Amino acid sequence: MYTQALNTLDPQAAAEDSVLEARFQARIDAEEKIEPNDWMPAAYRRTLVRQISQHAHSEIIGMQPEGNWITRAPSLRRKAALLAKVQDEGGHGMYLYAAAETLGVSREELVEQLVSGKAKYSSIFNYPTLNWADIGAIGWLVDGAAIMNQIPLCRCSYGPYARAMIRVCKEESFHQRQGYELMLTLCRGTPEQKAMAQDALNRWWWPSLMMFGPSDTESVHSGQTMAWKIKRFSNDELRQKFIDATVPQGHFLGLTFPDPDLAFDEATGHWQHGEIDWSEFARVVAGDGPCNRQRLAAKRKAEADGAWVREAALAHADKRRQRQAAAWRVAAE
Ligand code: BYC
Repeated sequence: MYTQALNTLDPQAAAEDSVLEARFQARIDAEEKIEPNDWMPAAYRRTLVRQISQHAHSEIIGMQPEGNWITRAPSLRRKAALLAKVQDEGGHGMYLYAAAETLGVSREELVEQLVSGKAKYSSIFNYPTLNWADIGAIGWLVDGAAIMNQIPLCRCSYGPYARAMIRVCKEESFHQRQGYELMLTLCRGTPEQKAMAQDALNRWWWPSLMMFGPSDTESVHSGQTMAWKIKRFSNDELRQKFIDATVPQGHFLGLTFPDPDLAFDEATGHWQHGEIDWSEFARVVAGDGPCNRQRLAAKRKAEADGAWVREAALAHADKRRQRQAAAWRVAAE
């Protein structure tokens, strides 16, 4: 990275860089995967670290709103499914941090950026889970939106990210189904249960649409990340695909969407939607959503409480290394 920055002062090195960049883009255009030891432009590396680490942080912070309901799940079956789901999210965070580490950044650095409040994570996890139906709505809508965004990432040009996404998407698909099945059970239950499901949809619908990021006209990174085939579709394209897939599912549940402008357009075959409140999105991303402070405080506490485990694990690994080295020395004598 540093070398490429210096090259702007050296015409010959800059010319070499532009040859490398052209070769790199040709590989991307030919759908080749870029691997950790391959040459890549500094900006490609930076973009991947930004996106993959934000994604990892989202998975980790995303454990909190649902973790809130593990002790209050209404049956053993629901509790087992929710526990498994929250553990999966933790696992996704780990694969993603590992994928980011292949780009030369350490996990400690990334976690420090999260706990210090410098790093972004998905806006959606700054909303509260107020009743049990929220667990269904998160599975159905939030995991549904995540799948829509992440299936194309399985074809991302960067090999380690693309490969991590394959497993993540399989697990997200289970999450989406358990969420929808939970909503279906509530909607076929008592009028009170159906009202809970409707209330959850009312609160989670708009924040779920915001997960896809700003509109294409406001998206800073989409142009370049699509040229590099990190992203395959724009934010608005994915949002529209999600709406088209989800609205009929909501109608099957007998629920209504909290958008008076939602209407099917026969000419385009798409569901048209009302205006998204981008001022709310900006507030939540800037740290002023309903739960931003609570989420970061919980993460900081978990980091501090778990410090002794990390120290003990490192000391244990060190001791094993020393014992192994001593055993090799004895064997060599
Ligand atoms: N929240 O130029 P843009 C999950 C930021 S799913 C917060 O369009 P880009 C899970 C963006 O980072 C959720 N910030 O950016 C599901 C950028 O800021 P910086 C995680 C957002 O990167 C279920 C600025 O706005 N999924 O984990 O081209 C259960 C301009 O945006 C948001 C992923 O991370 C947002 N919603 O597109 C548990 C998927 N949207 O960096 C867990 C991978 C935008 O310039 N990520 N921003 O300061 C992506 O696909 C893309 O990064 C995005 C944004 C579509 C999110």
